[in-house]
Amino acid sequence: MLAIAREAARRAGVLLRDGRPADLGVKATKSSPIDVVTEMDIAAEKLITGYLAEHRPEDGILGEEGGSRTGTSGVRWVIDPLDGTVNYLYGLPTWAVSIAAERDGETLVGVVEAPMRGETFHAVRGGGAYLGEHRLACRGAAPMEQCLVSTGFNYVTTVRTHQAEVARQLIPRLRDIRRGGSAAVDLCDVAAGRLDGYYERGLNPWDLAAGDLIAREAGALTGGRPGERPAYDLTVAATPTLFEQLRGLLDELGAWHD
Ligand code: 2AM
Ligand code: CA
Repeated sequence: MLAIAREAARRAGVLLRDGRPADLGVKATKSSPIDVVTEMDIAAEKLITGYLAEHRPEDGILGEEGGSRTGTSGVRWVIDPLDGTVNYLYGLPTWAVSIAAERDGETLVGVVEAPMRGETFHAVRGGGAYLGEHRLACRGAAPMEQCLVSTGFNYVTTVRTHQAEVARQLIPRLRDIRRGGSAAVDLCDVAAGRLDGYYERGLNPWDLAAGDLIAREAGALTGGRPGERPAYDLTVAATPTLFEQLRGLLDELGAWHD
């Protein structure tokens, strides 16, 4: 399943990288570029679901662009063909293809392919996390005020306004914050020790399935609101020392609601 996920992600990454019109970014204020991105998004998902149908015909699929089907094997593939759509539109390098396979609610395999960074992350449950062939470990312990934490803001104005308020209260308590624009890449950057933590409200299963496994297999902890698993309300990933403190603080600040 790992080999299949890696090959599907690689092919979709090539399609998105090579198929992106060079002038997409400069035209980003017109509505037609959005259509181009949507077309690329759908084409990438079709490529992935077609590849899976060929190699894993019994499995189910949940894709962001609606490419869903129920399987009979108990395995379900959770796919984000293009995570970091706005970055892709503007020509920023932080976007990725995210593919995960799960069974009984547990993610078994995760692949995040970030073509413009030349990076492929992967993890198999219980087998560690890798960037290429290099085994990953999250950062070591640091006091919260020395931690670099990434987040994201929702497309909906009322939601992002409240998220800005949460960030305002968080910023003085951290080293700094980052806003990368791809949840999948942020989770992999926690795995790679490039961030101490990451949190976001409003993620869907396809945004986080692969990256969540990669972060955990690199020794990070992930969760949602206190006691819960990562969910739409809140997703938090961080080093073991930062994790409970960060999610406790986020809960206190009401990061999961308006
Ligand atoms: P996308 O690029 O596939 O839309 C941005 O903060 C991150 O959150 C991206 O990974 C983005 O995925 C994801 N996301 C999903 N739904 C979102 C929403 N409603 N608002 C903002 N970001 C969303
Ligand atoms: Ca996404």
